[in-house]
Amino acid sequence: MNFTYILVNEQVAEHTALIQLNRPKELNALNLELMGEIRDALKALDENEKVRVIIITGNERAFAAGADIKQMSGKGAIDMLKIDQFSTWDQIKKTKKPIIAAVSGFALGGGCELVMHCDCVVASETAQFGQPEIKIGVMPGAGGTQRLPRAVGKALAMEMVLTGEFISAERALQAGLINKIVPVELLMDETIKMAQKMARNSPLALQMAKESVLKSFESSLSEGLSFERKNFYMLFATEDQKEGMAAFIDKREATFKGK
Ligand code: DAK
Repeated sequence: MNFTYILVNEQVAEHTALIQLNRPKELNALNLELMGEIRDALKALDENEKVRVIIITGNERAFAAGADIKQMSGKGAIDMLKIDQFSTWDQIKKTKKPIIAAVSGFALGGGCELVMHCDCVVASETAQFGQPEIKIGVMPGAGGTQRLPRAVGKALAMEMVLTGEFISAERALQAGLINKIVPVELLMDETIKMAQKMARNSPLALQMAKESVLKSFESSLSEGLSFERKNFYMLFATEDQKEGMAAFIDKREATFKGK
């Protein structure tokens, strides 16, 4: 896959693909083109049967410093409405396979919102998270006011959104925004390790489990439980369930085929 603003490796490790944001001079500021490329890459990787888990990363200095302020600065409300730039990210929400963010440096504004679209987050000790839109006269517009309080609670979300101050990886871990902190030089290795632990499982079970956890944010407890139960029963229609349980009983490694 050839893109201008991202690099894609469909097999960075077994069953694992990598999308790397690649606008280093602009700290991976998310212009329209870059966002469109993320959407297209995710769609292609979601359809690629060899891929079970997707990693999104930036570089050591920045995961992404937010939407491209220079591209947005001259726009009016109707331009923004028409462009609706973050609607391209509905594809991230629709991606069935697990997505892990590997974050070093700045994850700000739309960059922090991109992190929160991912399912798990591995951060280096240099990572900083923030919603600084308030400092440039606007506010988060791609989920920051909704996903952040769900992730870190109201008090910290309010503080971040209203002051625009960044939080460290340590604080983000305490607050539940990220899964783990690793030394910067081990960021990719550790993220791949997490991806491999996921990727060795049945891809169908992975997808249904992800879908069920996400359902908990959008439904009542009883609706969520009923959705979960149906997905659980549905997995008994798969060869992977037969294989997984047989392998347990035979005391051997399961070989899952995604069938
Ligand atoms: N946009 C454009 N360029 C950026 C950028 C950004 N967000 N962030 C950094 N850059 C550029 C800088 O302008 C600079 O470019 P040159 O001057 O060299 O040409 C280069 O990257 C290096 O940045 P600095 O020189 O500033 O580097 P420092 O280490 O001094 O500072 C920083 C790093 C990350 C603290 C600083 O660059 C910074 O504060 N950046 C802006 C962070 C920010 O405010 N992010 C939020 C952006 S607003 C929407 C929904 C959501 C959104 C938009 C639309 N819809 C629903 C339609 C989201 C909005 C946002 O994310």
